[in-house]
Amino acid sequence: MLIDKVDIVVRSGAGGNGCVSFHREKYVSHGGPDGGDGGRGGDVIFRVDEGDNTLLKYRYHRKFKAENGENGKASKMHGKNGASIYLDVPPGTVIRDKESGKVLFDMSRDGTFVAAKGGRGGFGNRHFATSTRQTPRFAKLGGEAVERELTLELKMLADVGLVGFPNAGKSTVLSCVSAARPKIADYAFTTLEPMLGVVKVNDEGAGYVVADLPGLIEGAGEGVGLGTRFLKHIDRCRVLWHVVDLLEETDPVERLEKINYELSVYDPELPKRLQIVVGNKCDFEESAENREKLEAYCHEKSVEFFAISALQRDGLAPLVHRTYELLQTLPPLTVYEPEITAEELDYKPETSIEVSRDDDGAYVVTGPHLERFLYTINPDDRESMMYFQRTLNKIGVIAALRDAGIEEGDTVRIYDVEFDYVP
Ligand SMILES: Nc1nc2c(ncn2[C@@H]2O[C@H](COP(=O)(O)OP(=O)(O)OP(=O)(O)O)[C@@H](O)[C@H]2O)c(=O)[nH]1
Ligand SMILES: [Mg+2]
Repeated sequence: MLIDKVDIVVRSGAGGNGCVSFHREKYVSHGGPDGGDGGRGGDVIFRVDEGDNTLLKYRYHRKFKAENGENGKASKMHGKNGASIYLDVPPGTVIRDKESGKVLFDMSRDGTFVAAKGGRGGFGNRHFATSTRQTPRFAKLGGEAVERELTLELKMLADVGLVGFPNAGKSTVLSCVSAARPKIADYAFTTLEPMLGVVKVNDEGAGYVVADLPGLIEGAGEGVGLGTRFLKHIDRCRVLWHVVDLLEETDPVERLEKINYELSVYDPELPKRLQIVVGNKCDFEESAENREKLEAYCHEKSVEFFAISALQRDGLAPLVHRTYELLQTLPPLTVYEPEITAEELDYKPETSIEVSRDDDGAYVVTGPHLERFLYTINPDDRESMMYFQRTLNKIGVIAALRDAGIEEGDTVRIYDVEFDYVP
């Protein structure tokens, strides 16, 4: 079974923490700070694998984690960077944020996409030495890892999509115009999953890609038969070949309209797609009446019509060449533009600082970033505490306390740090 949609979880590596350390050497009593920086966390990077056409490998393996950066060490030793991981996907895979469904990236062209960036390494204490602060007893924490839930969806890169009722001869058409060898048989639902074939138009390498799809039936839009499960693979197609069996006794126009109705239920934009009607099985006399009917209808609707016999390989060349001609005039294959960037997904509003009062009257400040920031602070070190005060000012904590009505001497509690407020 074709695996063309999966949900996965990716996580980048956290950055290593900076190190607090002081240079030690015989006869040198007060060595300077020499704590090294933490290493960068690894990224999670998507990469196109041209030779692949399914998302099968993500069916059972769904969690992917890049390596964390190492902590910095004494003697200015930088922690090792965490290794990135590469996830290979077939061309045409659309990567979305699972929750919002928004497109992050379309892997239609060569190239890579960083879906989760590793945390940066934290600075070691040697960065915090100044002329007035010679013994910084604090360092910075590494940046956090990023975890994302993603939906991968394969939308094949085909210029032409074959649609029609089961048994109309779609796979036979594909086998005639390309080197693809789809299964062909005299019963409905022979084709169970899409297949691509390359049509060569001339010896200079010109050509296009055709996708054979499972047959559609009445009610497909509501999930009858294989439903529209595979129709996403024609989302990018620039032309549709609508194959109609002319040997069938029922009205070919009615059948054509039924399929078009199902296509419109799946996506109201699909009827606007350039369609070429392909009347098939003209090798028997009995097809003549249906052929006339369908041709007249197409003429009236200004839809191009080709009568062929796929079995006899008759009438295919004009169809192949006319399609090539039309493709030259159409815009290139749809590439989905990102609807949201990875940075936007990470954005957390600044309103996350909250001030409340404890039973003892203390002002309690909370905020997801604050707790982390506190880890970088050494309460026993005056320099570190001054850095702390400055940062509180900068990120709006002091303003928030003033708004809450704080006065000199009141107690401020931020997680496990407590101090008296001095304006
Ligand atoms: N007489 C005649 N039979 C044909 C022609 N083209 C295809 N067939 C036969 O029609 C039957 C169905 O052909 P397929 O190509 O498997 O049809 P399909 O549209 O791919 O069918 P599904 O995969 O079930 O949707 C097979 O028995 C083919 O041999 C044709 O031009 N003339
Ligand atoms: Mg088929």
